[in-house]
Amino acid sequence: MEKILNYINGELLEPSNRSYFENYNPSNGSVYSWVPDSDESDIKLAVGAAKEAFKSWSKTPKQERSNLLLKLADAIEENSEELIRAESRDNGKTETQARNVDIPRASTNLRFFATAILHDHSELHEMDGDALNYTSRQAIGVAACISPWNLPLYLLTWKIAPALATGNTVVAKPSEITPMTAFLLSKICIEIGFPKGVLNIVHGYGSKVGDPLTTHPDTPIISFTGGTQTGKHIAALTAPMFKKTSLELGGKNPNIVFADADFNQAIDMAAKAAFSNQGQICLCGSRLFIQKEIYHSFKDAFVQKVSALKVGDPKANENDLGAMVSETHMKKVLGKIEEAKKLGGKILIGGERAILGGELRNGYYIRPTVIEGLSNDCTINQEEIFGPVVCLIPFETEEEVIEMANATKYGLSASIFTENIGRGHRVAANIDAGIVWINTWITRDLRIPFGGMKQSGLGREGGFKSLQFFTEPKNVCVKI
Ligand code: TXE
Repeated sequence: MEKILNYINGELLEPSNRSYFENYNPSNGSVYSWVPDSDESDIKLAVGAAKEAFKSWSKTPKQERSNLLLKLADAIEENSEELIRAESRDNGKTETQARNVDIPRASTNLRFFATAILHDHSELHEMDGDALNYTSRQAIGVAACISPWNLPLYLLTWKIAPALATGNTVVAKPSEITPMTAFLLSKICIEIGFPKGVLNIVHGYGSKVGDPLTTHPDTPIISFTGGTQTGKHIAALTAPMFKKTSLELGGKNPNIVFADADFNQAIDMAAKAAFSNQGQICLCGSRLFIQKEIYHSFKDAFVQKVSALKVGDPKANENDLGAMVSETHMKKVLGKIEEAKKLGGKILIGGERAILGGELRNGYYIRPTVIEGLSNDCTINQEEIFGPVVCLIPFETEEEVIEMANATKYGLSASIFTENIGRGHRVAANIDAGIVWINTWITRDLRIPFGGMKQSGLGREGGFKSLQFFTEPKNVCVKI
C-alpha cells in the first residue's frame, strides 16, 4: 500500500517518528494508503526550512514568482486526470465533481494569484505639499495554511497561491482525512523543480500537527478553513501571540424562495445548493425557506427533482452524489437525521444510508434527504450538519423570513430567489451574511471578498483581500 510522505525542504520525507495511520477510500470503506502521523518535530523541520527559504523567495522578483506559480498550474493541468481520480478516491466525491470543479479550480487559483501580483498597486497620500506618504506592502514570513477535507486541493491552493505569490513561504497542513492530492502536488513540485523550502506540506492530525504549527513562534500568519469549533480553538491559542489570522468556518445558509421567483430555476438551484458534493460545502443552502403561496407546489416539485438524483459509484458519470467523506462523518449526519425525526421532522424523501451492492457495499453513502415540519430554532436548523440534508421552512412575509434567516450564530452566505429586483436588493441588504446571491448559488468571481460574519469566520480572502492578508503594509512619510 502506498505511503504518503511529508514534503519538507524540497524532499519527500517519512515522519520523524516513522508512524502512520490508515487512509480510507469512502466509496468502499477499504484502507488504501498510509498517512504520516507527524508531530511537532516534523513541524519544526518544515518551519525551519520555510524560514530559511523566505530569505530568498521574498526577494525573488514578482515576475519570477509568477512564472513559477504558472508552471505549477500548468503541471496540475497536465496531471489533471490522475488528480481527478485521486481526489474522488480519497474523498468519495464524484469524479464529475472533481473534473468540473475541484481540479480545474486548483490550477485557476494558482493562475489567478500568480497574475494578480503583477496588477497590484500601492497607495500614495499627499499632504498639501508638506509631505508624501507612500504605503508599500511586504511579505510577512512563514504562512501556516490549514485546509479541510471537503474540497481538498481546491482549498489548499486557494491559500497557498496568494501566500506564495506575495513572497511568503508556506507550511501547509491538509486534512488528515484527504491527504492524497496534496501529496501528489508535492511530487509535482519536485518534478518541475519548484524551489526548495518555499512550499512544505506536513500531514497528520490537527492536535499533533495543527497545534504546533499554529503556535510556532515563526508562523506569524494563519489561514484556516474548517469547523467553527476548531476555528475557536485556533483563535484562542494564537490571539495572545498577535498572529494575523483568517478563519473561514461553517455556515447554516438560508435559501429563500419568494412566490414570484422563477419556479424552475429556484428548484434547480435549491437542489444544487443542498446536495452538491454530498452537502459538504460550507456554502450549501441547508435551510430552504419557501413563501406560503407556493409552499406545496414547490415542495412537490422539489421532492420530485430530488427523487431523480442518483447516489452511487463516484467513478460513474451518471451519479449525482458519491460517498460521504468518512464513516465517522456519515454516522454524524445519520445521527442528525434521527434527531430530526425525534423532534417531529417529517422525512419527505431519503433519510437513510444507501447500501450499494458488490464492491461498494461498505461505502459511506447517504440518500439526499428532505425534511419538513421543524421550526427554525430547533438544533437541526441551527447546527451545521454538512451532509445531504435540507429542511423546508414556510414563511409569509419578507420581514419574517429576514428575521428567521438571521436567527443563527452563522453568517456565511444566503441565496434569494425573486423576480422582483427591488425585493432582491432589499432582502440582500438586510441579511447578515458575507456573501449573498440573488437568483443563483455559488457563482464565484475570485476577485470578490470571500468569508463570513458572526461565527462563520474572521476576515475575508479572495482577490486583493488575499494579497492584503498575506502582506503587511508599511507607510513611509517623506517631508517635502
Ligand atoms: O473539521 P476540522 P472536521 C465543519 C463541518 C464538519 C465539522 C467538523 O460541519 O462536520 O466542521 O469537521 C485541522 N489546530 N467543516 O472535524 O477538524 C484538521 O486537521 C490546527 C466546515 O473534519 O475543523 C483539518 O486540516 N488545525 C468546513 C482542518 O483543521 C487543526 C470544512 C479542518 O478540520 C486542529 C470542513 C488544531 N487544533 C469541516 N484541529 C468549511 N468551512 O468548509 C484540526 N485541525
